Amino acid sequence: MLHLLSLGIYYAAICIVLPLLYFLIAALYNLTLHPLRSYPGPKLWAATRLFWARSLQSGYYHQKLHSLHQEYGPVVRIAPNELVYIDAQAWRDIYVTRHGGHHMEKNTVWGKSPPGTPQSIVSTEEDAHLRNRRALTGAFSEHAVSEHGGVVEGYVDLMVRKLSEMAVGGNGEAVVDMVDWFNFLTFDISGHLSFGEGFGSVENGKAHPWVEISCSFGKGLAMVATINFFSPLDKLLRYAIPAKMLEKMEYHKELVRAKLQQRLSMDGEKKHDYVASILEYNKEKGDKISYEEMRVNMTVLIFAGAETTSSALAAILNQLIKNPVALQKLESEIRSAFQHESNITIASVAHLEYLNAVIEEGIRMGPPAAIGPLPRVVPLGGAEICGQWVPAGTHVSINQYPAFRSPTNFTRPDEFVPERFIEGFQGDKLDVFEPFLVGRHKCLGQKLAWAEMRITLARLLYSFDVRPAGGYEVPDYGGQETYIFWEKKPLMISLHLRN
Ligand code: HEM
Ligand SMILES: *[C@@H]1O[C@H](CO)[C@@H](O)[C@H](O)[C@H]1NC(C)=O
Ligand SMILES: *[C@@H]1O[C@H](CO)[C@@H](O)[C@H](O)[C@H]1NC(C)=O
Ligand SMILES: CC(=O)N[C@H]1CO[C@H](CO)[C@@H](O)[C@@H]1O
Repeated sequence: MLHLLSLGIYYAAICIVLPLLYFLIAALYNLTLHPLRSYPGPKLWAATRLFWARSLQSGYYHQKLHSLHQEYGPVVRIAPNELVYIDAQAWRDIYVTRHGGHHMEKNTVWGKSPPGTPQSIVSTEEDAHLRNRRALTGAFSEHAVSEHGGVVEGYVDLMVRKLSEMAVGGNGEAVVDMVDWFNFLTFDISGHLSFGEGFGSVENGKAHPWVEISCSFGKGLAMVATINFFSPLDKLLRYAIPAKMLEKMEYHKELVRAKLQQRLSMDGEKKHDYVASILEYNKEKGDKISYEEMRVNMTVLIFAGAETTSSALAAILNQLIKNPVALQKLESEIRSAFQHESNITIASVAHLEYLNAVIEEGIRMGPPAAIGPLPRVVPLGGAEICGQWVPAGTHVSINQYPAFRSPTNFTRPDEFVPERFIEGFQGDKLDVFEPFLVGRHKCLGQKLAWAEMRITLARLLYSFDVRPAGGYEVPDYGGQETYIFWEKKPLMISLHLRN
């Protein structure tokens, strides 16, 4: 009996002590012998990935990175095998340049789908990515975007009309949460361009369940990525994902499936949506992008375009209402440029200099991809990044929030000064400002996003005086949580109908 008991204790000790010992030795190795040992950064983060994981899950990873860069400089080791940068040179070295003939590929932990399942446009498999990108390019050409222009203008017009009706019903004033309305707008546009019809959100002034689900998708992704890092524990940790989150991700997939089926059954009508572009590619190239492949891509596309653009609009408006001087300058630019609201089109707003600067400055202070683009992995043979040697297998990235808010890159980084994009501050390093990424994964929807942002802001400020709603304190945009996407607080705006 005694013997059995001591045997039990003995085995228990082995089960606890051995992993602990392994953990300690690994941590010690990471600190003393690891090839990245001489890179600056907090020692605990360099010893084990646990600290990174905890920070990512806290929602304040973007702020933590910002303070780490301020403490340790332009490159920081934030995990045993990961470096982060804020230097403009890193854009080229990580996302554009080939090293020994190889591009840096995406870190699979962030996009690992089970083997055998189709890879999406944001796939970590580069061959699949190229094929995807080609099939979709038709939908994002200059020509296509000008055709999509009518769709965008139509939804923006509908939104302005709905808000005007609300204002008329409220003695000339409507108080609304513009985060909601930007979501209604960009999701309707994205739905329409993907599947040939919107979700009716702007029309009804109500979010389709899709909006909320898509916005929590980022949180799910961050959770899965964190868990994937802890192989082989990931098999168990997966059960730590809240059932509700999994349910939502499943529902999102189900909705895409239904929408896609509906869209495919409409074929024959001439449409200029993403599905049409894919079908066209299939026909021309004799390639066969399967239904499953389309479904996977649509799942990504629907929020790649909607969530990002609505976040950008929210960040810009947030800054504008806190900066009355800039707001007034923008109002007079827009109001003096057009005689009538019907003169405001995607083409006619494109050249408004101050509007463009306001958009850039708003995105600088609140980049939709705050803690992205996703890390890439240094290929076999290693690479030189910002003049320093980095061994193969290291995860490397620029994170936009810390890069765009860094005092080493921007003068008065926490102030909203659109003029910096016109005359410029001496010493500002505008070449670090790449919110849409560079290289072969750069945003496909950049032109579309610009068109949406310009016309939405122009139409809004032409028709309304916008002010913070009475008694409402405008949140510090960068102080909100982010998990891949921003967890945006309400943006309560009082809209006064002009004339
Ligand atoms: C202000 C709005 C937007 C911003 C800031 C933005 C930013 C980005 C960034 C940073 C990436 C690179 C992600 C990575 O590789 O890690 C990206 C990729 C992408 N974006 Fe956007 N985006 C915006 C709007 C849109 C819109 C409207 C669409 C249209 C559907 C779109 C479609 C895509 C697609 C398809 C990719 C993947 C490209 C590839 O991997 O080859 N985006 N975007
Ligand atoms: C979508 O995803 C699949 C996944 O492998 C890919 O092969 C296909 O080419 C993608 N592209 C489109 C436009 O559907
Ligand atoms: C502006 O719109 C008005 C009314 O729709 C129209 O009469 C006028 O010709 C337009 N002006 C320009 C410059 O397009
Ligand atoms: C605007 C600004 O502060 N620029 C700085 C950018 O960073 C370098 C060093 O990293 C400084 O020398 C510049 O003054």
